[in-house]
Formats: sequence, structure tokens, C-alpha cells
Amino acid sequence: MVFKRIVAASLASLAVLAGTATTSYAAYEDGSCQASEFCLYKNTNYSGGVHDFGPDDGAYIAEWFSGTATLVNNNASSSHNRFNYGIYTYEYSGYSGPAQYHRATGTGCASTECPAYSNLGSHNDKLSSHSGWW
Ligand SMILES: [Ca+2]
Ligand SMILES: [Ca+2]
Repeated sequence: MVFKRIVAASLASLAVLAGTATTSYAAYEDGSCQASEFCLYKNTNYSGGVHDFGPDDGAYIAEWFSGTATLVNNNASSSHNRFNYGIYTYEYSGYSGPAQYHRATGTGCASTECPAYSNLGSHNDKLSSHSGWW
């Protein structure tokens, strides 16, 4: 797990370098859920305000759902993973506690909507961190 995170950090550094050349990056945290973002919604069925994350966030601190005064931490109720790899969410900060897997865009699906989860089941209003799963 630790090794995997180091690899992920290295890849992220490479991605930043690549990004300067291609400028094809989605704008994280601009309130719009775009390709290559992990999006959490305040309410079920992708409603009530969105927060569009990058691939890794160890603690949801000072992050709100767009257009609301509601913090993301312990308040997300639906998700849409638009990365081409899976994302694990965790009920505690620091990538700990009960985890939930959010399938990659297009993985075993015919449509980009497949990896969206209209509700988070037993993880509802509990998510506090997430990381990409390469
Ligand atoms: Ca965005
Ligand atoms: Ca909620």
C-alpha cells in the first residue's frame, strides 16, 4: 500500500510535467464534473451540488459542494468516477476506514455513465478521503 502510494506520487509528478506540454488537463474543483475527474455530489442521483476532485485527496478539508455551504467531508451521497482507473474512497481521512470502490470509466461498460453511483449505500454521508487505484 505504501509502495503503491509512492508510485502514485511519482506518476502524479510525471503527469504534471506532461501537463505542461499538453495543457489537456481538466480543471479540478471548478464545479464542473469533467473527464479525468472524480466527482462527489451532496445528494443522491448527482444532485445538490458537486465537488470535482483530482485522483487523490487524503483529507476532505475546506472543500465544499459547488453552490452550497455544505462541506464535502461526511456529506457525499453519490459519485461519478470519470478517470480511466478505479478510485477507492474511505470513511476516514488518511485513506483509512471502510473503503468503497468506484469503477473506472468504461470498465466493462458500454457507456460512460456505467461507473456512476446514484447512491453510496452504507457509505452515505461518510466519505473523508480517496485515492486512485492504478
Ligand atoms: Ca472540473
Ligand atoms: Ca449527502
